[in-house]
Amino acid sequence: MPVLTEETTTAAPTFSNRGVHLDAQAVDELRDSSSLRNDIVALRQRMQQDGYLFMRGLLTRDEVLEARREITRRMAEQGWLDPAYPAMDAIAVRARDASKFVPDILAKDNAALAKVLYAGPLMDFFRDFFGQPVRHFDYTWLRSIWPGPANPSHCDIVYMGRGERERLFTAWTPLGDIDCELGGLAILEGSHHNQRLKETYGQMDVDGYCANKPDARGWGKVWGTGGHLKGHPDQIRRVVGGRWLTTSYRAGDVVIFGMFTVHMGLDNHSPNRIRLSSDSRYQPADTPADERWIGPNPIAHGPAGRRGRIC
Ligand SMILES: O=C(O)CCC(=O)C(=O)O
Ligand SMILES: [Fe+2]
Repeated sequence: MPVLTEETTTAAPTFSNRGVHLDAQAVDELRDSSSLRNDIVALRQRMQQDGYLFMRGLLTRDEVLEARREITRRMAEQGWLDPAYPAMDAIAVRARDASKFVPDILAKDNAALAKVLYAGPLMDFFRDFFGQPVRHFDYTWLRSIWPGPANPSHCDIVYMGRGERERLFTAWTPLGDIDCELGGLAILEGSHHNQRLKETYGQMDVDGYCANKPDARGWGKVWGTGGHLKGHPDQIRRVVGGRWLTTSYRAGDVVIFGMFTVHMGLDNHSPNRIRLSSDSRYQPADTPADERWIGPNPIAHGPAGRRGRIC
């Protein structure tokens, strides 16, 4: 695992999710597909095979850093960063409760971020990949992960599965360099091939409820709650199969993955650095889109998107 260990000469990095450490034997490096950028047939095949494409350096690094500059400027302005350091370093100010921070304000009307995600190389990639015009969701998910726990494992389909489901992809974009201490995204190898997962948990809609059984949450009882998969990451890995794949990310890299690929965030083990990333979504322009994520003020998932069904 050359990249996973390059920053630490004395010890291999440890990875955890919500405080539970991963079995180091079952963590490996994401496969870099950037050399296939001009072979769209090979990229489509690889997406089918792997469930993700890790494209190192697909984006223009300076443009990503400009987006980070604007984000960290806003965070500093609101007093979330330690003024003893340059804002670009995103060092958390002490004695402020990070759970009170609302990251949405970092993405809104952020032209530098929109340029990275919705113009240029990433949009060109999706146009080539779909072979037709692209629609992106209007909602941009900005993640600011303070030192501590990261997002639990899940598939995105349960949050955004009311329109196109197969040709809909997430782009996870590090907004700055994200070394192994800062954590980052982990993908569960081959998880998109697990038919049982697809046919059970994969049919869940986090905002769906049983109209004829008001107390029952339906699928949630089997696989988890709130859309997340039940159990700790090594249990999930053993049930679904595969290893957890990650890397040391650099600004300019992007991970693109399908709706049925299991993924999670890795905990931020740094003493005071905030991890910044975004996730954005893309589909062919002529297929239906999940309306919760479209428009000038998308409702996103949550109570406003509740939809009843007969269970
Ligand atoms: O950044 C994370 O921690 C999770 C990201 C994620 O779930 C996504 O990109 O869909
Ligand atoms: Fe996700």
